[in-house]
Amino acid sequence: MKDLSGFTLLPGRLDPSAQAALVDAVLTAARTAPFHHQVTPGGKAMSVEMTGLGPLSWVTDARGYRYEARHPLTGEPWPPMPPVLQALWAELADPAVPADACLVNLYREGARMGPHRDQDEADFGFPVLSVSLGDTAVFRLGGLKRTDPTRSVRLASGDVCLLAGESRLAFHGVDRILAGSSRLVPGGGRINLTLRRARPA
Ligand code: MD3
Ligand code: FE
Repeated sequence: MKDLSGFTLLPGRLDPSAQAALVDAVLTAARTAPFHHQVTPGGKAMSVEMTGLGPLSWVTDARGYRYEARHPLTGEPWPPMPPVLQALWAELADPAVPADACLVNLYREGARMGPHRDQDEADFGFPVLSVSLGDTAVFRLGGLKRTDPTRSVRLASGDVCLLAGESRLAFHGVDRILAGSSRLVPGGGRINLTLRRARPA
């Protein structure tokens, strides 16, 4: 199959101490911005639990999908994005325009994410940067059409991937989590951080 341009996987980009520090920062933030199961506009609860960091994060409810400045349950602003994440964005994605959203996904055993495109951002010229922590994910990357061929990619703890160019609008999802493949996340599971530029530059 023709490879999508713009997909870069950096295996082990974060060392174990950097991974542990990020899990700690996320779990600290989640004390005031709790993970929760969001509901799609179609009325189904997602199996993934979500929270956010930074000026904006992605929310879904009966009214639709959008970026918001406040946590939907607490009404409080999202906790700040850790500087190490902004540094990673500046290095790999865009040195001039900072990420303004970090969506945090928590996959406990059995959670998955169906095929979708990330298209709620203003400018698809900005990439998405993903950081995987904890249990390995069996990630599925397709093409620009839902019916295009797909490939399976394992995302392990410390892996960083950049979705730029053509891959930015590719269909993708998480088929499953390999429970017990890492001991990083207390209670088990996987945390994925996606850095985005949601608003125009
Ligand atoms: C490919 N998260 O939050 S991250 C999401 O592992 C999301 O939690 C998955 O899909 C996760 O929207 C995948 C890797 C990723 C992120 C964005 C992409 C892959 C992408 C955008 C376009 C194509
Ligand atoms: Fe996505």
